[in-house]
Amino acid sequence: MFDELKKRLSSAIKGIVRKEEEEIEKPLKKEDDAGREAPKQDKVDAAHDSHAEDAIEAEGTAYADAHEENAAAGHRPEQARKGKEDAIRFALSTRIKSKVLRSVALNNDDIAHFLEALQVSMLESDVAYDTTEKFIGTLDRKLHSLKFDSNNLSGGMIDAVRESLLGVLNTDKGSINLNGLINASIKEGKTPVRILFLGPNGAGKTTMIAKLAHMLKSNGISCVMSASDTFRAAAIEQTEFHANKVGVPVIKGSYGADPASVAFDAIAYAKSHRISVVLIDTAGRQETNKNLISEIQKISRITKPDATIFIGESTSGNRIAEQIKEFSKSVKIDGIILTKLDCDAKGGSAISISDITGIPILFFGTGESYDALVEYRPEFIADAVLPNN
Ligand SMILES: Nc1nc2c(ncn2[C@@H]2O[C@H](COP(=O)(O)OP(=O)(O)OP(=O)(O)O)[C@@H](O)[C@H]2O)c(=O)[nH]1
Ligand SMILES: [Mg+2]
Repeated sequence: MFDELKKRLSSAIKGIVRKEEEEIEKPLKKEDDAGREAPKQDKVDAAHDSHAEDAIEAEGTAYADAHEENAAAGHRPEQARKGKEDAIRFALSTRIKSKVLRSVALNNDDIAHFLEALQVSMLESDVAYDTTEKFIGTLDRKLHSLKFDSNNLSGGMIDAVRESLLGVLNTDKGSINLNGLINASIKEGKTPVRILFLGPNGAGKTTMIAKLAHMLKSNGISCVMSASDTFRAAAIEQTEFHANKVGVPVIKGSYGADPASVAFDAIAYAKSHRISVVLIDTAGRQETNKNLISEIQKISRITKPDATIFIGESTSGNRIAEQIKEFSKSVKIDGIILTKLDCDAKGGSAISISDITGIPILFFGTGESYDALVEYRPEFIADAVLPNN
């Protein structure tokens, strides 16, 4: 999950850090090659303790003193004077500034190369164009205004990228929290909570509903599954299989029956059995199929869901945004669940889908087992795509 993107971002960060470190070391290497003496360590340490400006001067003097002492030892006064001047100049060089001030500002060319590498990596990893631009714009401003600790360039760069990434992940678009919604409804006695799931064929809807049933059951919240996919062969048995495995009741009809009526029965069952949540499965449908889209409208009209959730495969990349936009023309979608993140080396849709659709991601499916479910947190993505240091 995110492996490819992580590799590319890590390599871009390593690249700019290496380049900057070489810049910092360059003046030092030149001086060393010229056979100059290093300052006496105790004087340099003292310089580090003073204020920045004073420190530069003190360190210059340290170098100068070292040269003067050496030259004087050889009775060469002219050389001693020249050595002192050179040493003071050297002390004011970038290397000393970065060492004493311990801060490095990146130059414009390095920033531009770095941002270009990140931009290509993100676009090729299925992050949507607009989201990539937003991220790059924020990072660009940050990199031009920040000074980095010369001793921890890598950490500083990772932090800057992380903050910019969290900026696009923290969309705060009227986010709903499924557990919060369910708990609040139970508290207010507004049960059963009806949750309608829809999405394209094979996206992982039925498996995800089983995972959510498992999660709710583990949290002590009762639920019933509605086997409202009356269309695909073996769909009813599949829902039944999962419900039995997880240990929750399932309401089913016969193949070809009206899916809305099965869902209606499931809600009635929940009411009469004081069950808190109804999870309504539906047949997979493409956003372009008008008949199936009007069928989902009917299910929605009859069940009056408290939340309608789109389930899509994260591996579908930017296509998911199009699917959601099309579905949204017919039914209001309140949340997104992305499945099969474990199979998605790119992971770009997880980064941008919420930003470009304005609909929050609620969960990720990360495998086939019932507990392969992760509640969405922006930090989860940032941790997964960025190196530790
Ligand atoms: N690796 C992985 N496989 C998953 C995940 N979620 C579902 N699957 C697998 O994807 C396949 C399809 O899952 P279903 O739950 O049947 O998908 P669906 O959307 O209900 O399919 P239809 O009802 O036919 O539209 C199954 O083999 C699941 O085991 C996931 O997060 N990771
Ligand atoms: Mg299904």
